[in-house]
Amino acid sequence: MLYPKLNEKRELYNLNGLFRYREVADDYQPTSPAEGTRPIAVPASMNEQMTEHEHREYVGKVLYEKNFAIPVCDKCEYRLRIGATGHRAEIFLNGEKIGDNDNGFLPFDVEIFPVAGENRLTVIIDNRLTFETLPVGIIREGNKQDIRHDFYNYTGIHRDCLIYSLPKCGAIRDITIDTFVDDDEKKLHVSVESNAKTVRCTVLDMTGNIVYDGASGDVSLSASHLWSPEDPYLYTLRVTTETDRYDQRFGIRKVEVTSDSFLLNGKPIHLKGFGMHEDAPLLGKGNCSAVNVRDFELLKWINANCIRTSHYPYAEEILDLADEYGILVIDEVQAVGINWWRGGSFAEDHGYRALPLHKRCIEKLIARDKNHPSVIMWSLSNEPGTEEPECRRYFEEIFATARALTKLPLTVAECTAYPDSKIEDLPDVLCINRYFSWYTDSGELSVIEPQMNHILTALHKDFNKPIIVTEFGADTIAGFHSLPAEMFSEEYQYRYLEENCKEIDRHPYCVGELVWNFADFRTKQEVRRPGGNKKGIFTRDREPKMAAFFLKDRFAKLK
Ligand code: GCB
Repeated sequence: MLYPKLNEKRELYNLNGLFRYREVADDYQPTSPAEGTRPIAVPASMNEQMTEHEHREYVGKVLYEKNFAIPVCDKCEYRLRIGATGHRAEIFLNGEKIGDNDNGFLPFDVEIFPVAGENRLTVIIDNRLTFETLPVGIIREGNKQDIRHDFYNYTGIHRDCLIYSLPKCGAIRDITIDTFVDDDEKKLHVSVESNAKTVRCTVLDMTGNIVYDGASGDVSLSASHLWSPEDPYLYTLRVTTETDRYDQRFGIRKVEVTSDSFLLNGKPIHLKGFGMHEDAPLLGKGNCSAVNVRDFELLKWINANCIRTSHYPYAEEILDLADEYGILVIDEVQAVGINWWRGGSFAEDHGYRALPLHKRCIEKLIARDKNHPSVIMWSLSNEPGTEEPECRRYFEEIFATARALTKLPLTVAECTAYPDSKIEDLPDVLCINRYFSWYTDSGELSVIEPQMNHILTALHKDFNKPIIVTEFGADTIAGFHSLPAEMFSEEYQYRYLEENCKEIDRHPYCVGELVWNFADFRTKQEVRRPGGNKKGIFTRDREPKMAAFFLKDRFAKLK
């Protein structure tokens, strides 16, 4: 799945900016231009732009509409690509349905047949979460959305809305670059999906020197330079056909997992960083380069080397920056909240209803992100209710789906309802989310060391796999201070991290620590969430809290 690019063979038109917007009934058909609309910005969530409660919290279908005209050439195929909508969407051109998007965080890409002159694009988005969607949710009486995940259910066109052209003959439709690193040899295997008569592959190094020129298939480079966080060296593969050209960046790196270490290019690495969210004031989940660049600058400032795309695939632009800045990525699919059977029954509750979509999203995620050197592991879910015996088969199918598509390690963030989880044998790396002295033993920092010691020791003894603490954190109101350290103060967050890290350091098979969360983020309104989740090390507008300085020092020393 290639990201649309502009070059001498391809046109690219950006429809971002203002759309016409309104809420619509379930049976609405866009046979004529919508009436009674108001302006709305794209890419952005509609919710942050609204001032009235009933519109901000609207549950149901909304319409985005925009007219456009482009030069139409008869040798070209035109495609519409929307990076993400929140969530399911139906897409219409000039009143005719051209496709559906079945999920909220992966691209929609379809051939379109624009007419010469004005065209009307209509996107109808449904933000309702059910047992067939991901994240999973339920609609209660009175059209109330009930969710079991801790981030705001934003709606809108969240990523770029683009139209691009491909030549009708000889188009490059997909490129897959597999890299192989042995002691003294570095090779690539390049597959190109195209009906062109000739496909030429040229590999350029970072200074533009040609290090390979020839056919696709097995490729040996005349010189090779590995990609790593310290040295994020990127090559460009230029694929050319009679009628098309596409430049795909890639890096060469090797990922391995042993029973007690995570290896990058043959050397053990300690993953240090954060679980994140796509979330910012005014934008909600709208992709914005300024926010993305600031985030990566902060990640470098604090000496982090890894993020998890909690709890859904992030915009492709973010992964491009991760490749460039040298930030490793645990790439997570949007399977969050699949624990509805907790306190109920798996079979009576959602059971296997999300399984087909869950598999499709894994396939699309891997197809989208397979060429990013920064992606070092796929996370197939966050905190599913794996203590229920019947979910074993569900996850066997999920892991089999992913294994067939990738050589990278697989995990589930927190599948360890230890000792009751039924799936700890499936992942390559165990990831645990733990909040000792926060949700349990609140305010008692002294419990962290013994409790963290207990879970890390027991898991490694029982499963003999490396462990990453993928979540630990404390809500902190920026500017609230207390001595001795009390919950919600900056001092408590600082001390909480110190205590957790002390214990992590004592377990060499604990190969990573991802603090929850990089920045404060919006959630649904609830008693324990004053203005959202405040576990950020940075505020929502990306300024440091006191604990950021503890982590900056610690991450600099950790190798
Ligand atoms: C978790 C979830 C995360 C929440 C976090 C919290 O375990 O994975 O989505 O935001 O806890 O702060 O409660």
